[in-house]
Amino acid sequence: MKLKYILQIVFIAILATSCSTDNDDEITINEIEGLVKIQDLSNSTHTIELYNATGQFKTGYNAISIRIKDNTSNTYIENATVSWNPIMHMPDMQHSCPKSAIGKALGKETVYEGFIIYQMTGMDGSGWSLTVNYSINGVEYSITDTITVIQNAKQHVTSFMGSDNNRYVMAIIEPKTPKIAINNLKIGLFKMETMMSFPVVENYKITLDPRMPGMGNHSSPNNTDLTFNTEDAMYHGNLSLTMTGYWVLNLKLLNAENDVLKGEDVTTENTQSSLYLELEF
Ligand SMILES: [Cu+2]
Repeated sequence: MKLKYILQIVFIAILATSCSTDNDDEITINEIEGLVKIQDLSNSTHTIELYNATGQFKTGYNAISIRIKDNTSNTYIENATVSWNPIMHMPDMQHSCPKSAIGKALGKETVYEGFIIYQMTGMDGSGWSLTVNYSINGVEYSITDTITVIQNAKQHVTSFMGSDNNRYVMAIIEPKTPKIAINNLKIGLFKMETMMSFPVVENYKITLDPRMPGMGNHSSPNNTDLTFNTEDAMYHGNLSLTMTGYWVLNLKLLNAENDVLKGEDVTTENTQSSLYLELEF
């Protein structure tokens, strides 16, 4: 009885010691909690680990977390400057897509984050490559590899020509988990300036008319149009969802002069706007 008690104390003491000396491992484990690895990109010196909530790139908005591992020391780089360039290789041309800058994730030591909005993908998710450029202590490195982008079953992104002859990319960012409630609707809007440059479009307006095509195309009360928020450079409005199911978010895009660039009102004759996003929950 007494020996068992002493052994227990010794065992607990060993556990406590290993916990306090193993601090680095502990941080590493916690920093990717809730994230699923999408893919590793490797060169001779480093391995770039790509993560998000699902472990897959899909068409539309993708929030992405990154870690850079030193292949020799097996440790994660905490002071890198990182940028990226997604490229779609199509038969007759190449183009990029809207993407954010990459910054250190708040409160984390080894994780960097940003977003990419894939506006399309090829058969079987093929066609895209991702280049990650990074510098560590003044030395520049680069990794390029092919990535897989799955076609989303619902339209979470749309790319279109406006009446001003500019091309735009628009994507739904929130709600991530829609509820029967007034949801915060967050949409990103980008101009396709060139094949490689997609700057944020500021101070336009997006009108919102959500409908359920499967149920007489009914709408919902208390929706609001979306306005530009300078803090996150995205468009925000209230999206009222009164029941679960398939919803079409009928939209119209207006510039700062209130000219309609894309989209139409929903009427009995016109059941859907040509500018729309979808969600199902
Ligand atoms: Cu393409």
